[in-house]
Amino acid sequence: MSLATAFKALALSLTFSVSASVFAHTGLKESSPGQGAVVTEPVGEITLSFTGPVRLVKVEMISVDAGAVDLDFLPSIGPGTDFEVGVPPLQPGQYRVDWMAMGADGHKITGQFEFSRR
Ligand SMILES: [Cu+2]
Repeated sequence: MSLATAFKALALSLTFSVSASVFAHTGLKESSPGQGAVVTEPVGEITLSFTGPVRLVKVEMISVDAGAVDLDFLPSIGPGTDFEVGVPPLQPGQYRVDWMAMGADGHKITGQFEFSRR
């Protein structure tokens, strides 16, 4: 194999492994409240649904006006796709949720969403 051929083969395999890991990546399918939601009913819990099994390792919520909100959250022990996190009664205002999960492929994934409570 010539050096040029070997280099092409290497470039091809790198391209393939990068795109394969992107497509295999687990992500957030939906949340409740959803991104940008305006909620007029009490929010008893946050739910997170993922496209594949993950361990949910961190969920934090902040009130834009009042800072951190104490959540009833414990990191998941086994993998799952749907999670519920209890929240205390919320004052009207803008809220942001930051989450971190570990996918079955060992990749750490993070995300956030915002909603407002009227
Ligand atoms: Cu991944």
